[in-house]
Amino acid sequence: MAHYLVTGGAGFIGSTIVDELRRRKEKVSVLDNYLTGQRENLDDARDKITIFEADIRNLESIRACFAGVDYVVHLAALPSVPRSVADPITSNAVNVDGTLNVLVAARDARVKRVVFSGSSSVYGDNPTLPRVETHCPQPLSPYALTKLAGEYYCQVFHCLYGLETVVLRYFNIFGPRQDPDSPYTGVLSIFTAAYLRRQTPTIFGDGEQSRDFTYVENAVEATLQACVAPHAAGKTINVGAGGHQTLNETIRLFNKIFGYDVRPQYAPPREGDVKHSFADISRAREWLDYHPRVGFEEGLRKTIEWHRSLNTG
Ligand code: UD2
Repeated sequence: MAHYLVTGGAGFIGSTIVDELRRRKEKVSVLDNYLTGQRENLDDARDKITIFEADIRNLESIRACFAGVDYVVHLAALPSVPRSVADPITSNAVNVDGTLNVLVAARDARVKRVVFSGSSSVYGDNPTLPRVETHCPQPLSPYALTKLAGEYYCQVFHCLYGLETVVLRYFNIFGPRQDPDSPYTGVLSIFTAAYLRRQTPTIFGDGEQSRDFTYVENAVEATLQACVAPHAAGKTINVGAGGHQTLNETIRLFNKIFGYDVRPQYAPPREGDVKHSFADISRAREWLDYHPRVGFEEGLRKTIEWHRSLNTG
């Protein structure tokens, strides 16, 4: 049994990782300050894991969480491009200073490996598609820049201190537990909530922007592989589904699944928004033996079911 510390473990991706680790009978600790994470996401696991309520912006308050830990899955972050445009200082403090603190604490506690949740946003509007990890980053928003800085810190800690780090560039992860009530949540969560409430979804821009929407179970699989894969240390690896959908296409799929036609309203594009995003996942296949199992439509149906269960249960 290995000991995993999941920072941001009360969040959408983090709590799904916690549940999978518990299913695999691993020892689990969670570090979260509940700024964006939800306590109820840990309801099933609460009695069997250790939960530290602390803030990664305060190094001394988090050191104790790392004692005896083998693997750190570092997900604690402030997501969202528009949030970072509105408040770059806080996004930087959590995503950059917080990540540096996590790396220092992990190094000092001699953990075996840190897996960092990077973001596809670092590619920005680099015109070459699909995105390959060797492409030059072109961050367009403070959020993207914070995630790129986190990557570089991981690489420096690997080279300088010998701390094993793996950077995963997540591509638009979606699924159950992605907060339906936050204005900064993912677009599929927002659209699902709108359909269930019979409200008109808003598309920022012409709807022809595309994303490699990746179901959360696929990301969990890649992340846990990254903890133990022998050749992953020091690497930066895309975690996507390897496909892409425009927002207009997703609306057509929503209309099919819900069985009625909704016409979205269109609004000006969001500042800092990327136009197209689509992952080359060759490295993930090679180094993580990663094969996304849940396709886009299946994942979307599961996500909608979860939203429905919230409304009925
Ligand atoms: C970025 C990253 C993603 C992840 C995420 C964390 C890219 C390509 N992806 O996601 O990997 O790190 O940040 O927050 O940078 N939109 C609408 N209507 C809405 C809400 C959103 O049209 O009501 C649009 C939005 O303008 C964008 C697309 O939907 O073009 C996706 O937005 P998002 O907020 O779900 O995720 P995104 O791509 O900023």
